[in-house]
Amino acid sequence: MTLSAVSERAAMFHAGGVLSAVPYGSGHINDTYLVETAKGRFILQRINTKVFSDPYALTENLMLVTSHIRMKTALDGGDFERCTITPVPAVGGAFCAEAEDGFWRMSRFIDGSFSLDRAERPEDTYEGGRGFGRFMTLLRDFPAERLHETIPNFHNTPLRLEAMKRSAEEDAAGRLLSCAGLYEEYASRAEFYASEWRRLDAALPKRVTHNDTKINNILFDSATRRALAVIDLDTVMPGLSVFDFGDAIRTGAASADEDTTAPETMGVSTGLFEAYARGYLEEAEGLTPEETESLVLGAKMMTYECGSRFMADYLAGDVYFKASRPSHNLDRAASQMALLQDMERRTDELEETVRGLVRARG
Ligand code: ADP
Ligand code: GN1
Ligand code: MG
Repeated sequence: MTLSAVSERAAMFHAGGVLSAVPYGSGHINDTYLVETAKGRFILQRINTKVFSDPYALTENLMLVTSHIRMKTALDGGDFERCTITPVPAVGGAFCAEAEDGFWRMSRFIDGSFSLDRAERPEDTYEGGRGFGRFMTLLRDFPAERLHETIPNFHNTPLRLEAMKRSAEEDAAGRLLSCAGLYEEYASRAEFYASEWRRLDAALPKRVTHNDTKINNILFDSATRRALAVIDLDTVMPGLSVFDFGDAIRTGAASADEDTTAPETMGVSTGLFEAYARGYLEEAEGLTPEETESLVLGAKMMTYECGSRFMADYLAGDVYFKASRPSHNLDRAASQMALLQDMERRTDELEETVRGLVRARG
């Protein structure tokens, strides 16, 4: 998009005239721009309405969740200005605005912050764990029924697996033959993970969860490198704590990027896993013994589910996740399978790590 087109979109909000605008971040869903005006720096986003069909529902959730987090943080004497997203009103009063190319929204750039696509050291992962653990704790008393379900069945692994099988049957992009071995690795695990998912869904409490706990959805404080804010709140909905834990391990404790073309380098890092679990368990209040016992299963489930979504999208011809090369979703599916296989091999060791941390916490 040209600077003048982005400036036109920015002019729909009360942020002042645009001085500069550049594409920003590496999210797979929305189009994100960093915009500078005389009033400061802002994040301008085009909402992906193929993924989020109701931008007003999304906006309402954002207002509710950010107000709650800000209020609780202020009451605790915390940094209430930088603890969460601050949406900017559009001309007309709503917090999203429609242009000819879709719905847009704006928020203040959280000053003195940065995000990481992959943890650079155990301290980052520990902070990520603290950030997401605290997020769950802050929302423990939020009435979940007030939230819209922005993507129904988002972490319904059995339904995701059916969708993957449909993509293979349809083979819309004619790619199945070229990745039959990897597809088989996914398909052969479907029954096991679907039945484990049903067991967890029946046994564990529903909480207000984030549902997209990639490490780059945490902002770190540039001065202290401590977790500052949880962002990308579009999928905050009722869910399971162990899936938030698990989805974070996928990127926060992995030895390689989700995008790597060298799956043989992908695995779960012992140090990063321990660091995330330690940070998370320090801040996540009220977890039941059934939840802490299922954290490692949650990590395997989310790695498997996300990998199967990449697989399905590759077979469908890259219609959901942003892809910058023809094999991008295939590479992602391969990296997630390598990560899953490593977790499967090392389940006992990872579970022992969690138990040790739970015992130490008392
Ligand atoms: P997506 O849904 O596409 O992942 P995000 O909302 O996560 O989009 O935004 C993409 C990236 O933009 C984030 O990873 C982060 O680096 C940056 N970002 C988003 N919102 C803010 C904000 N309010 N302040 C600072 N950086 C932000
Ligand atoms: C997407 O928006 P982003 O990049 O944080 C996706 C997640 C996947 C992730 C995989 C709404 O997250 O579910 O786990 O890509 N978000 C949505 O990298 O589908
Ligand atoms: Mg994101």
